[in-house]
Amino acid sequence: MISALEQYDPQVYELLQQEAARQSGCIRLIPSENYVSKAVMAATGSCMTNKYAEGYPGKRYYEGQQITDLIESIAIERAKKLFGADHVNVQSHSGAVANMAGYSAVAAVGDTIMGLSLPHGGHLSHGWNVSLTSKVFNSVSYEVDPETGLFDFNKIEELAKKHRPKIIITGASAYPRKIDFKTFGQIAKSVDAYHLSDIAHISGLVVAGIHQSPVPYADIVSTTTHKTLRGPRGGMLLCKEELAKAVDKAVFPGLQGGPHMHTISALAVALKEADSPEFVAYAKQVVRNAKVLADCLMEKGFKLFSGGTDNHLILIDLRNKEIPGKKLSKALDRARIVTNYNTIPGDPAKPFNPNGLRLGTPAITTRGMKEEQMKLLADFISTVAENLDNENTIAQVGEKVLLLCSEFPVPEHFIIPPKKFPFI
Ligand code: DSN
Repeated sequence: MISALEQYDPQVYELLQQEAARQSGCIRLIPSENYVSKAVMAATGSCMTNKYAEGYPGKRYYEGQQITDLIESIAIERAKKLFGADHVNVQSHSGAVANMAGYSAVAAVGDTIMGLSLPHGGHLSHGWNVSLTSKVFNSVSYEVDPETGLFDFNKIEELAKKHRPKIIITGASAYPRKIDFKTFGQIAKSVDAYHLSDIAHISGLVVAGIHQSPVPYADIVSTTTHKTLRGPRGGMLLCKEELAKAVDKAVFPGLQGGPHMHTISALAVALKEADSPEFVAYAKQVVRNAKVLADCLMEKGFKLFSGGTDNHLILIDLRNKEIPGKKLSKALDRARIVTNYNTIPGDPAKPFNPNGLRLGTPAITTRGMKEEQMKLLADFISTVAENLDNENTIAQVGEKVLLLCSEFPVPEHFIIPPKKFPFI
């Protein structure tokens, strides 16, 4: 049967088919990416995309909310149960918007915010200098210790005492170790700061109970919904009851108009999936896979930032191999292994040409890969790193990757991957 899309717009249809085939025929190691289930995909592409629903359940600015109210309430209740939060807002269109809303719920223009610096693993929206967050607020950054890769809490406390921020932001986009949210919460309390914790990367690990939850130690928790949590693309805010009104007002009407009800419907489905023993098993395997991949890479002579990983993410410091991160990530892409180049804390190299490579295991774990496949992957990565200018060897690795992909199909929508992509 020819689908409506295929019939009406064969050009876009064909490109979507190619992207599905690319996702199927590559090992995707970008730590913020995943594969959603068919159920989540169905809700994302549903009739809810047609509906405006400004406001919140029971208090909207448009009629026709009989079903949207029910769906949004289900998503909120599932999130509250899963994270043990007093209050949840599921309307943020993205993680960066959720962060900005969280800040504006408790801070005014010009107030000081203090987050992890971008080159040390933080996120743009944690007050980095090219982000609006650093223009609206006065931004101060803390760092990790570049030798150990860990947080030096004495230094962070000193910085907090010096700058007396209104908000201390915790959480990271490229930090391979566990984060002690409790100690960060104590530092925030000691300087009368709010503690906003961004768990975008690790929220799936938090709900599975394999990473400390910030919910008891933070005033506001933000997260994206599509990384380890494995839902649709979007953002979410959790907070204490006393901040509920301020957080809701900051999202709508503060920063956004209508919520994306198709995304909220899909989030409700993903939260149901996350509340299951299968999800806990997946999250545990994500971390096991990352640890094995890290160990195997170190056996191959790769130096890992902080000497390993506690979570889903690995940061390779390529300086000992004298390989630029971008050159390696591009060669790996030609071998069907998708990663991203990344800065290494303490390395002065520019972000567009850094000496690091960031890897993560959520997507390959969703495909069912386990410890044994991590050994193969380390071998593939090492072979490509040693043969950066040898296109024959890179193509041979690509063939092996393709075979591996066919043994671990993308859940529920496997597509036979093409031999060659148009962009290779
Ligand atoms: N862009 C995301 C990541 O890759 O970590 C963070 O928002």
